[in-house]
Amino acid sequence: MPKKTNNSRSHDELANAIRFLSIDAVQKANSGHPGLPMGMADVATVLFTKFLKFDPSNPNWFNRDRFVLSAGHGSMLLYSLLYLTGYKDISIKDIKNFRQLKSKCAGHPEYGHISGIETTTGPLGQGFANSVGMALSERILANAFGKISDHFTYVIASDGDLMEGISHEAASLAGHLKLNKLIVFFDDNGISIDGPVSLANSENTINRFKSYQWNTLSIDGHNTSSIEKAIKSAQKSKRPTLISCKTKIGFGSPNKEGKSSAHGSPLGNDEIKLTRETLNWPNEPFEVPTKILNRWRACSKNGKANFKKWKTYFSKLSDKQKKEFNRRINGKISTEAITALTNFKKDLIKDPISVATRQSSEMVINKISNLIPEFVGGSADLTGSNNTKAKDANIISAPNYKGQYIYYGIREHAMAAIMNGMSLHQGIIPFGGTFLIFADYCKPSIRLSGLMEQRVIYVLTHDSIGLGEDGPTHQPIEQLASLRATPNVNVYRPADTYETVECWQHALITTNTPSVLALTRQKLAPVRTKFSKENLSSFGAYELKNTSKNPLLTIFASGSEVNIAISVMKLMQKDKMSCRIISVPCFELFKKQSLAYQKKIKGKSKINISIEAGVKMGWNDICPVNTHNFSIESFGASAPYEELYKHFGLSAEKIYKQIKKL
Ligand SMILES: Cc1ncc(C[n+]2csc(CCOP(=O)(O)OP(=O)(O)O)c2C)c(N)n1
Ligand SMILES: [Mg+2]
Repeated sequence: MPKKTNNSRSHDELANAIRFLSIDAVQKANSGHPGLPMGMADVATVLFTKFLKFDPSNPNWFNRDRFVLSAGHGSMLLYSLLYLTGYKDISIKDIKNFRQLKSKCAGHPEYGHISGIETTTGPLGQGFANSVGMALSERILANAFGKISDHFTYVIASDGDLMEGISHEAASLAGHLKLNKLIVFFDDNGISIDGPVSLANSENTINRFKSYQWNTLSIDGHNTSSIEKAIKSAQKSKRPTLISCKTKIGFGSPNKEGKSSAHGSPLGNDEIKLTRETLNWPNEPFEVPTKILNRWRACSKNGKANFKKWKTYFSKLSDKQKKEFNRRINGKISTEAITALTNFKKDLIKDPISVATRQSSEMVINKISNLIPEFVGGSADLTGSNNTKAKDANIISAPNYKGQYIYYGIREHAMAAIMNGMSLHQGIIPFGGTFLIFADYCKPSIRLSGLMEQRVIYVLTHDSIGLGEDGPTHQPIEQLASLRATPNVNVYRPADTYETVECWQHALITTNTPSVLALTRQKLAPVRTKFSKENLSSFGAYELKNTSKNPLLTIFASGSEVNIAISVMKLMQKDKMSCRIISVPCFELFKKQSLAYQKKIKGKSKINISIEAGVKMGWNDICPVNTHNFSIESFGASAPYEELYKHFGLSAEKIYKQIKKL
């Protein structure tokens, strides 16, 4: 048999187990990506058998090393590793069911399907940026708990991962923050779907990462001793490390190795037969000889020993520290913080204030920041506009990472994905700000927050034409609708400070859903005048005002437009017409209420209108049929905001005129 590498036979057997599980699973599913698992099997084998600190029988141990397969299309690499190393929640049956309905082995790795999948990957670049968040969380928690948080974050990233814009943002910040426990293997196979990477790329990746202040190494990704040496050296680095691994996609396939044809389709039975011969793997499909499987199963020995050592560190913490650590890791907010917010609501009734809801949000942050040390905020260079920084929050920076605030720089997409990584890591509740219009710059990561059910809080200010003079480039029109259309994302649009407190309170206790807080730039008068212990905003929509038993008109409105609804109501009252106002701070929560509640809120008015300074799409799911929508269906314009509201027909007077016609 031709000898493919100079590695030991014992290594080749372990690596080939990965290769053939991947080849066979893709062939059986008749879909999938064999090229990457075949190419990166050597790197993964060295990492998992000699370095990675993990224990499949205790997979959620907090201080495990994190492993992120950013190139999620190579999912069979990860599934093979998890099966071979003995994770209990994956069996050979699952691998045989690769890509089938309800299989844990989905097309791309999905967080929550199998422990050991640290994040959902597939959209290239996301996993890479998540890993920056994980490595940052690890350092922040090390500052608080010492050696209790002391692990590496390893990543496999492909050409595609590193071409994506998000990788540029995230790598740049990781270098700036000197995240030295982040180690990235770049699968430098020079091939992507369309062919050689050189079709579209001329840059020098090593130099690029050098300029980000990374430690960089270049190795032959099929040579075990080079791989080993590189990892050892990376572990000692004071900066994040990129190990560029020259590999051959589809390694071992006589006709497809090194070609894009190995990327994303089954090799085919004839080619598989030839590959079995070339790599000296005479076993049946899905068969891993017991002695090879046993060697794989033994490789987590180190992890088990490390866990014991960690437990002795943990036992040395004071009872108070242990309790605090467990609270943070379990994601439980201190009750003091929630009580502080309820008390704030009482104060607001006694002393009502007229401020922009972005300022209301800042007040909330100031009230709770000290009470929730794991509450870590930031902004993509709009700190003073998003009002995201608590007065006392220290800035997180190298080398001690003490603090509660991150200057993300103008890197919205990375910020969102880094927050996902921080949340997945556990022990941190991340929130971050930008303008609502730039939700579009973070959207792929917001979507993944929802898909992965992470408590990530997006503080998105300047939420409508109400931002005024900056004009249509900065005025969200379709953003609320597009975020509301995303499954498992709660979009809150509070109408005053009181509602802002309620929305924040609800966002904080909602552990499995990310939250978007859409907040105004402009001042709003208070709309809530009575204290209620119950969080009315958490119903999604509730009756705010009602002037009669059988109101002629019901107005449904959100955020800044609730104040306009109140002005309309006053005009109606002058003309002795009855009116009712429903404040709608969150569509998603309203849709979760009982049908009886929804019916009650929809009411029986003859005339129904909705007011929101954005597209009307979605409002008809909330309002009764035949509701007339006051909305904006075009781009905005640059002018003082009061003029814009008139221009777009959203002033109380103009709306009232229309109502009379109705
Ligand atoms: C954001 C995003 N764009 C496009 C794709 C589709 N896609 C999957 S893999 C890939 C590129 C393949 O090249 P590379 O990343 O080098 O992986 P390799 O072929 O070497 O395994 C593309 C464009 C994707 N998954 N994510
Ligand atoms: Mg490639």
